[in-house]
Amino acid sequence: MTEVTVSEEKKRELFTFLLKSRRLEEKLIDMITRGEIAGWLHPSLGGEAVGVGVTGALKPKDYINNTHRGRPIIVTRGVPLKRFLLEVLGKKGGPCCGIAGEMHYADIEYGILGTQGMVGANIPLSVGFALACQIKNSGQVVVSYFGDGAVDEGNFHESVNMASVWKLPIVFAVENNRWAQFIPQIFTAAQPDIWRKAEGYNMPGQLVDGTNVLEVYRAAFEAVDRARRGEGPTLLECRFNRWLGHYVGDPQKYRDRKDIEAACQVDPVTKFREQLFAEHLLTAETVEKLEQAIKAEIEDAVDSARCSPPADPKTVFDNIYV
Ligand SMILES: Cc1ncc(C[n+]2csc(CCOP(=O)(O)OP(=O)(O)O)c2C)c(N)n1
Ligand SMILES: [Mg+2]
Repeated sequence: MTEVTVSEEKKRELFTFLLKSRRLEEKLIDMITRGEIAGWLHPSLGGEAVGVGVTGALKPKDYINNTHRGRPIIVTRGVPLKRFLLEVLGKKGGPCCGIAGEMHYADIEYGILGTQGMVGANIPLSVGFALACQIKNSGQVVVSYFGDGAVDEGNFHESVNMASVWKLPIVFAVENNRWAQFIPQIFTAAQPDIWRKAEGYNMPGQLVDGTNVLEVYRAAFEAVDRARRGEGPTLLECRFNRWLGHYVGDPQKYRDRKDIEAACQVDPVTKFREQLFAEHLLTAETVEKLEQAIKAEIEDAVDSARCSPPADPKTVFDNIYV
């Protein structure tokens, strides 16, 4: 198979999304720690290359679901940060009228199908979207994005089987951070090599380094292309080691300190920045300018969301089916 070529422009774009995801996440962590955001925040630090690489392989008309760690997906879909922050801070002007917040962010204008609180619940829903795309012959591809924990749910197995039988235009992208809440994957998965499960469903399966944005992007690009050609789904396992706890503030008493230290040594943003320096596609000066622009965009988004009118509690039951 020939390797997917990545233009210089695309490499710079992927780096911009990585850096923006990182800085946005740092800001959200700061805000939730100070009590400015309601609920929990499930940090994406260290795993940005998975969301950015997979989402970066999509066309604007394609669909992807968000996850509880999905800020890299939102950033790479090109959602304006002002729009996202309105939802995060529960403001009326957010795409879900401030009712969804960060955790359940859905934004159909940007092809973001939303997040389900039930682990694995998005998988059959994404298959349904892919079936709709196939019936309409719309040329769209759906990415069903989920964590390693979801793979041990029945939903996963029924969904991938159906998608493969019907050759649906879908890619199953697993963000394997080796943990589901407070349990390591090796305690719950009889076969921790998720990519190998593809064989049981007669589809290609591939393991990629989840800290290498180009590797993720190339694998996702091929899988999306295959799905668009009508050849059916692919299972991508993007593996890395979670940096922080399950949620911001999780003291991780259940985890070996050495494991945490080793995980934090592998930084997808720094790795890609160094690679682009070596390829003469970035300079320290351009990175500094980018940092300033991202900082200004984030601060502006937060300030304007803070000053916006709150969601109306009376609307909380609107748009509910049952
Ligand atoms: C069906 C179901 N079971 C349990 C939970 C509680 N829960 C919330 S997040 C989570 C871990 C999910 O792990 P994974 O899919 O690997 O995603 P990660 O948080 O590691 O990104 C669990 C078990 C839930 N929300 N839904
Ligand atoms: Mg996990």
